Amino acid sequence: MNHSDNRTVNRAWWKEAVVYQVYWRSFMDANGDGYGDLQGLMQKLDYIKRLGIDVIWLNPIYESPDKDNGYDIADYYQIIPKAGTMEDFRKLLVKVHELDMKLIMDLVVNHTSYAHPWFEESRSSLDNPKRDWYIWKPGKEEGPPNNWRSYFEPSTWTYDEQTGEYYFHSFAKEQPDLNWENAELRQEIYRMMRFWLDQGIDGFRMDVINLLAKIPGFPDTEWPEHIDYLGNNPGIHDYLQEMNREVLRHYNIMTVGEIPFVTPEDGLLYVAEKRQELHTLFHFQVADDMPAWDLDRYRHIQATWHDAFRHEGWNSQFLNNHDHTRQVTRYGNDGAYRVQSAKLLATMIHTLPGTPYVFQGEEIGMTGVDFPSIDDYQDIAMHNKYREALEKGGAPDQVLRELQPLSRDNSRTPMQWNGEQHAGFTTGQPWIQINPNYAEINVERDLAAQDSIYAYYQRLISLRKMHNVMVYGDYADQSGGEAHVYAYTRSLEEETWLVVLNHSDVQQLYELPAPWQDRFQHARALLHNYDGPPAKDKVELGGTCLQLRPHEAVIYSIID
Ligand code: TEU
Repeated sequence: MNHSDNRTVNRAWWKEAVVYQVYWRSFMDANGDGYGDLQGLMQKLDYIKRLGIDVIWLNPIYESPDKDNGYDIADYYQIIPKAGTMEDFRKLLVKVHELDMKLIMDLVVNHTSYAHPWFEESRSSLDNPKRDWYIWKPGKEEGPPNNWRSYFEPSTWTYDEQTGEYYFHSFAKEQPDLNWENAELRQEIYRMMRFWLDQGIDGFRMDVINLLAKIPGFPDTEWPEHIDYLGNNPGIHDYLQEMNREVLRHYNIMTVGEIPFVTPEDGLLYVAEKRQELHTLFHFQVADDMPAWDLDRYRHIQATWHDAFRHEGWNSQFLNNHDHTRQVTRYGNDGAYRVQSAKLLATMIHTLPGTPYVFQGEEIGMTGVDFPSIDDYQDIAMHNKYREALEKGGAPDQVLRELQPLSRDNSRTPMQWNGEQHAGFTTGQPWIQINPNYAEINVERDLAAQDSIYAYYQRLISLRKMHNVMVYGDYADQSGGEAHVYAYTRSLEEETWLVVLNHSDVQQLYELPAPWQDRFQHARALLHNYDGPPAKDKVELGGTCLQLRPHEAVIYSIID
């Protein structure tokens, strides 16, 4: 079965790796200022290593006024004091490498902070040599140059009195976009990238990297609300191929692009091996466009990306990160079945084709939050959306309730290390409130229990080290139209894995597809999230069925 396609996928370390995302400001605070820091991360590297992690992705640690939690950089060559010093960074990198792990850094080059000296120069006069490093336009009929909206504001344009023109920003007005048409600017960015790579880092996660090229002429759009015009524009692949030629291909690194608004076919243009741009990408057909669990849609997304990528491109698998509500809360069950649900979602992410990502805290099943007041939220996107909705006449309580489920702060509350004060995250006042459930959900408890979510991740990740089928196996959907059961196989040479996932709060029967009925006699359960594999059941007329408990997940191995 599924052995029809004989072409092999090229092997690479970053395909076999499991990546752990460290949102450092919420990870571990070593100096008591209420923010996590690099020293704190160093204290916890063993914890990450013991999980089985190969690569750490570190969110931006560069100098910044911190309007968007570090995604507004004021100096690419300095560390923000909240995180630590350059010496801390160098020590961290040595320690990560000593533990035989790798470190990839966030690369934010679509925009800088408005406090970056380049922008200060650029805005100072019309003929400043750096004027053209950003995007400036005169207004139109007393208004902005066009009708586009930005991610975090009603317009992509902000008027600057000093020179009487507007500057362009895809995000907040404190984050002006760089003008990638300027060759001098591009060279300056490449120089900065080489600086970090020469420190010995192992790659980049590239922030909204498909936004670098803008639509020529900035024409008005018919649908300003659908902001997909911000990305995937003519010229983007020239920039990425130049970046690859100038910088990336000279290092043994991993690159993962954050690529919103992209179809599988266009996604392949960024990562097809022969095109030499990026290694892999995050697409957002799930995180941006599937607000709640929707199995049909998810299966369809997996199928279309798999079909488009096959042997030519490599995907990334994730359900949450620092921008998207924690997965058990958004896509699973964070109540009675939290533990099973967290294990099920992990099973899925790690057995689907692509490199899996673990967002800090996911490995203990941390949940989203529901703060009672807008003042409890810290996120600029949340505050801007709230203000905009109120200006349009929204009622404060209702607006808050509507924004809360997808607020980015859901996943930004601090790591819950133990049941003590501030969950063991800090001795000071945490920059954002701790999730009140920390007495029940914390690392200390998970490390003490053999059947914890953490222990399950360890077993799951160690399977990836032992079985290449989990990385390179061909994928085929075996769900057979089930409404709540997602089942699929991964096959490589004589080994096939069958993964069966019950995405519901009630028991489900899953009938094995006909070709599997006999071969299933030889199936061995490699991992399951309940004690003992599911019962088999012969139903009349049909063949063998599996009786799946709520949120039950099983990985079977079948050797020919
Ligand atoms: O994210 C891009 C972004 O706007 C995401 O919130 C979005 O939901 C999606 O993931 C892409 O469509 C990046 C960073 O991850 C985010 O934290 C920054 O605020 C943003 O860029 C600006 O740098």
